[in-house]
Amino acid sequence: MQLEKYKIDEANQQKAAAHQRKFDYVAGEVANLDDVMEKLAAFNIAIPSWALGTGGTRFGRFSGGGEPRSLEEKIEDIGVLHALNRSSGAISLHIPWDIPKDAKAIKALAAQHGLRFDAMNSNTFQDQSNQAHSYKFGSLQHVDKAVRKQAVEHNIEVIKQGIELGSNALTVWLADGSCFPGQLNFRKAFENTYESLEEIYAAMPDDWKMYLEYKCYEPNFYSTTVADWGQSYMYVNKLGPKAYTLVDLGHHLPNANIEQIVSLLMMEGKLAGFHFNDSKYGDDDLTVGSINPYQLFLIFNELVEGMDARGMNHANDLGWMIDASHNVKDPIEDLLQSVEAIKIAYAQALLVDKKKLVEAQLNNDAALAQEVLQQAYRTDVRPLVAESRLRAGGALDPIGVFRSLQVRGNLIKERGEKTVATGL
Ligand SMILES: [Mn+2]
Repeated sequence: MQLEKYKIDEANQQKAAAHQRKFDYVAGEVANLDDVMEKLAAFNIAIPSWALGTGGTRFGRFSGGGEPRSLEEKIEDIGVLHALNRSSGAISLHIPWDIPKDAKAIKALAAQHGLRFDAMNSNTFQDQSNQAHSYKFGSLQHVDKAVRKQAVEHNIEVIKQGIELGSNALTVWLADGSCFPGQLNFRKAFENTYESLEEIYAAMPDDWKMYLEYKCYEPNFYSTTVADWGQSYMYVNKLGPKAYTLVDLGHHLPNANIEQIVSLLMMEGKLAGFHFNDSKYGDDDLTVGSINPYQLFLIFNELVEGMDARGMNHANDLGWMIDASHNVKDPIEDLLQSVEAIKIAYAQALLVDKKKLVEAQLNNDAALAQEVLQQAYRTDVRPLVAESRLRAGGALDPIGVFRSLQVRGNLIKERGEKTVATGL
């Protein structure tokens, strides 16, 4: 379904006066208002094709009804999101869950909704029914050359599909590793993986990037062959200028200082971008900002500082994507909340008084440095983010409009109560 613009405008009318009061109040405090509004408008976050259905755990999956049954319907759902928040203008495809049958038609449908194709994601963490060799004991690391070859060829196939869709990045996340001590020779696993990545790297066009994602554990529980940012950095540094390290917020050991990781990867020009989510204990894939919004702000503070230091374009020079799962919420509402949380943290980071912060750092004034950061963090920037949406034609209250227009109810009528989207 496509949301009609006039219905969003009608809903905005009812909230216009209250919004204007709140916006004027905070806007009066922001010295660089035009710059902040311009950057907020440009900042989009890609939605992965596997995030439109209800997520499951290894214990079960409880479908919410009206889930997209095809890639076309997934694109329509992201179209709904983008119409409401004007900040979800890209889709990240997962192969083979979402293989376009007709790339041209899919590209045209996405364009109709104002969407472009972000990074392509390969999958060698599951076996597909038509494949010759199993990934039970790894893919790019496997002791058997034939398995490695199959995994390399799959990644090259994903690149080819991405070229047709106008994507320019490949995200590689490996489940490779081991569950028990002694199972794997760490050095040989690294060497095999590196050799496989080299072959994939060689197949990428010159204007493409490889994003190598790391994860400390799960599904393997003793070792992971790309376990942390240091290991990912070793691979991408050896591979060459088209390879970068991708940070997924949930893929660290508890309490890792992710903002410091981000800062140093950017210093080396090797940060690919982000998979956003939030977590309490492990790779929980919860709604962005639902558990630890202060950490998200501190990460964005480093991102903005680092991008500005390198003269980078905030919106385009790094890859921004949500990688979350929705076990108990409506997927579209959950994604609206995640995008909102990201834009709030970004807006707060744009408000940091950098001059004052640098002074405090040079004077070893830890108290003032904290004051500067928390002044920005504790500013209610929601009216700025809402104003940015309003100016772009989106909704002041995206979830409110999603509910009042009964979007989910209509999707259930259209698609049925018992539909299950492909994905995890
Ligand atoms: Mn991820």
